[in-house]
Amino acid sequence: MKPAPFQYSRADSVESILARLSELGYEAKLLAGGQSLVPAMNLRLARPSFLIDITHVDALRGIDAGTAITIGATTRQAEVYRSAEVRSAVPMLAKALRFVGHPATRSQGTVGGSVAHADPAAELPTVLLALGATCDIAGPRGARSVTADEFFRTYFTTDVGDDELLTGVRIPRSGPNTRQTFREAARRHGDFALIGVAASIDFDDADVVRSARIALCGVADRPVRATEAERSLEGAALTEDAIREAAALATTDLSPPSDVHASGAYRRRIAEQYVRRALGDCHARGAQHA
Ligand SMILES: Cc1cc2nc3c(=O)[nH]c(=O)nc-3n(C[C@@H](O)[C@H](O)[C@H](O)COP(=O)(O)OP(=O)(O)OC[C@H]3O[C@@H](n4cnc5c(N)ncnc54)[C@H](O)[C@@H]3O)c2cc1C
Repeated sequence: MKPAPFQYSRADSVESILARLSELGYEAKLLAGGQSLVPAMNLRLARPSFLIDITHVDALRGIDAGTAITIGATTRQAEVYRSAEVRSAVPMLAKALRFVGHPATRSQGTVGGSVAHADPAAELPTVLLALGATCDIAGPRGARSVTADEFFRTYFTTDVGDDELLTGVRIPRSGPNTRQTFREAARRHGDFALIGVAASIDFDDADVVRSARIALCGVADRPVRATEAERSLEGAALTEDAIREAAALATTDLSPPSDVHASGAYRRRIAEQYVRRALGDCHARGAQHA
């Protein structure tokens, strides 16, 4: 199928994007990598009258490895995947990117597009949640930042308003005693996850868990933190028993959706196994480079 007729314009600055958004209102959509928006338009699930191409705005592109890793919204997923600095500073991100579609979709798809699209089965939002990232937003009232915990609202809905755009994400560097991993179950490699688990565990010098962050995708209307499981791990060694208890706590209260790919009950069952495996990865020293 072909999309409904639309007009296209290419923006050259954040200011011009904001001006176009306020002029055109809900009739307009931002076009980043087009890997979700264009299929939706072809299926006529989305029928914007105007597309504003944001991929030629220099201020929205690039990776800055400072005290945090800052990634501009229109940075291609493939560039982030290839970045040696990302691999060493936030290994979970590189690991998760391998599961985001295919090389062809990653060469066009952007980090900001995936995060703003907020598919509840998507890997990148889940990683941002597990890493305690911050999302930067620009709008007519100025710039603002929200934590990943506050950013994702429900299915395909974020804190970004109709007259705003996501400009980038900031991810804290992994500490020397932090072990991170990402695991997912999918029918075929490159498919959207049935469920996915991102875990980041910080240990003290005696190998006791100082803090834990665990996030899951594919189990609710948005990526979710397993806060009870996190609390159960803190202040103790990451033993087999602790892992088993945390995996149960992470999934007991979940009511994942059923669809043509899997039932909710199946999703919950494999979520527990995958939390167990993810924590097992973090149990092994050197897991941050897995
Ligand atoms: C075959 C195939 C397999 C895929 N598999 C996966 C997968 O396994 N996991 C996964 O997560 N994704 C997957 N995707 C989707 C992924 O490739 C997309 O890149 C991603 O979902 C959207 O990024 P994009 O840059 O292409 O955004 P676009 O498609 O251009 O935009 C998506 C939405 O976000 C909005 N938007 C974009 N940028 C911004 C911004 N900066 N601020 C505010 N709003 C913005 C757009 O207006 C639009 O509504 C797959 C896609 C295909 C075609």
